[in-house]
Amino acid sequence: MEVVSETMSLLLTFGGSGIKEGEVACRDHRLHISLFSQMTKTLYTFGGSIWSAAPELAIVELGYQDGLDVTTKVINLFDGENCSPSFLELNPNGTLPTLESDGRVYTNTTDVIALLVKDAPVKIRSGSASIIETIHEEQYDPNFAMFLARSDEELNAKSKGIHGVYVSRRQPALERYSQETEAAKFKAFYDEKLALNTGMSALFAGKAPADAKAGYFARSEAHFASVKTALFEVFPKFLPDNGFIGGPTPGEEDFHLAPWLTRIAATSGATSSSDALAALEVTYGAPVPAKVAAYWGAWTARVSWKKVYADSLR
Ligand SMILES: N[C@@H](CCC(=O)N[C@@H](CS)C(=O)NCC(=O)O)C(=O)O
Repeated sequence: MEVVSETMSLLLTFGGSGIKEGEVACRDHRLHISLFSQMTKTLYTFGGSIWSAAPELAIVELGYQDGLDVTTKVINLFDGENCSPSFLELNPNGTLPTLESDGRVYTNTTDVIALLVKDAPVKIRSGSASIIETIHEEQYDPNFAMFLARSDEELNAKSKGIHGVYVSRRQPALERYSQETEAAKFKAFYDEKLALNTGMSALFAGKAPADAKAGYFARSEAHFASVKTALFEVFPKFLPDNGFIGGPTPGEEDFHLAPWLTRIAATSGATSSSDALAALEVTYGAPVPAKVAAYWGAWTARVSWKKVYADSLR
């Protein structure tokens, strides 16, 4: 009976979802599953995206059935698919993760995670908004942490690596999308993205003006220092000695911090759970605080972390 009433309430919520009225009376569990599957959430994500890892971890930890409760659509950032006019219609920020649920679109990591927590099969308490905001502060941006270069040597290495591929593959995609008729209303978005990508292309090709390169090195130096402060001073203040910010199991804040820490380990040259602490120590010149090390151990032991980072750290 409970199955039927839950299905009916879902039907009311999702009027127009294409489910036939006659199906509601059926108490067959398999049918319930198939009805529910027509009401899934859709997560727009990408394997190389740091912030997409947050909902991917949450989906496992919160008991969602991947592919059933949540359908995943890959938006390839290397091909600039997040900048297509059709994706911008969905999320004008052009960012991942993006989540569609119940006819609404959630356009940033904080809102996506909050919604996943709210609707979760496994209930957890809401996290601290101020901790989540701190993790997402611009000065600790893990995406710029990946692209920063403080010297010619670092710049050359990045231009020859995956970073160079990323910038060069996006350029033609951005140019093409920005010319589409539907792109007109997103002109400001394309102007900004093209300017950024063109500037990065010039830097990587060694064709940027000297002052632009010096400015990039200075900005990179400041960002590196700021990430170090987060890792050694700011974030340990809200970390427990053991377990998670949310308690013995991950809470809402933890879905934000795990991707950040994993990305910073990856930018330090880590390739797995086991070499991360050593890589961070070499990069930042000191062992990370005990709380950070314990937190890393707690996360990397989770099935969710092993699943999300099975292919590589990102
Ligand atoms: N503050 C945003 C940042 C999201 C973000 O930067 N996402 C990256 C992937 S991790 C992205 O979509 N970048 C697309 C681009 O740079 O064009 C959030 O938390 O949602």
